[in-house]
Amino acid sequence: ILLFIFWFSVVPIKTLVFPTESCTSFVEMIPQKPMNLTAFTLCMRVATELSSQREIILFAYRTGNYDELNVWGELDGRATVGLSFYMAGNPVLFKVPELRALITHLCVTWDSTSGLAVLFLDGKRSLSKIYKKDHTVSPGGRVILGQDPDIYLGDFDKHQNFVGEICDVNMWDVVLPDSVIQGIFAGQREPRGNVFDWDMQLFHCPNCVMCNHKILIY
Ligand SMILES: [Ca+2]
Repeated sequence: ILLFIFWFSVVPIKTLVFPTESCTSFVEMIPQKPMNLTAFTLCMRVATELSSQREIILFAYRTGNYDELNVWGELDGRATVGLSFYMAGNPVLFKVPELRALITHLCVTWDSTSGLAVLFLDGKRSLSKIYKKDHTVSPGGRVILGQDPDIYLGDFDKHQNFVGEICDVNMWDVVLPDSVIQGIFAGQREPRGNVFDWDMQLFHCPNCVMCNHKILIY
């Protein structure tokens, strides 16, 4: 049974809660436009206590052939090494403090023309890196929160899944100015995401239970 849920901005708090390590818990986010992207800003609010224990998937956009855009909390051996994103190959890694129980506002930006990749944590900007200059993100895939698909949609590994809370996942097909990202961190609702707009987001959520303004995903 597929459960489609419309959430609109009249609902003040909308958080996805992934309570347990699981290989079934996921939410699919339906984009507003095809995801052939030569630039993007992807933001979310996220909290997890697992990042010190293992790698953890934060966002997955996969086509039949590639992980087109995956965001990870990375672990090397027993040490947290930071946050990374992958586009059809090797990652770009940012050495930042690990995610914890308190909600963190995370954004990543990338632009094909320059290859500039930047990460923001709670409005603080990272150094710039050059990553996948002239690359284009391909359309036709599926965007998943909660799991890392190793095939188009499936082959989930509970030792990589997301456990914690995610909300405010918004995406734009441009690189937003630093000042705008800092405003979004501070709670400003403009500009609306034109790839994902959390307040208008359509989800496919097969194992979800609604509870107040939270959605529990098992
Ligand atoms: Ca995997």
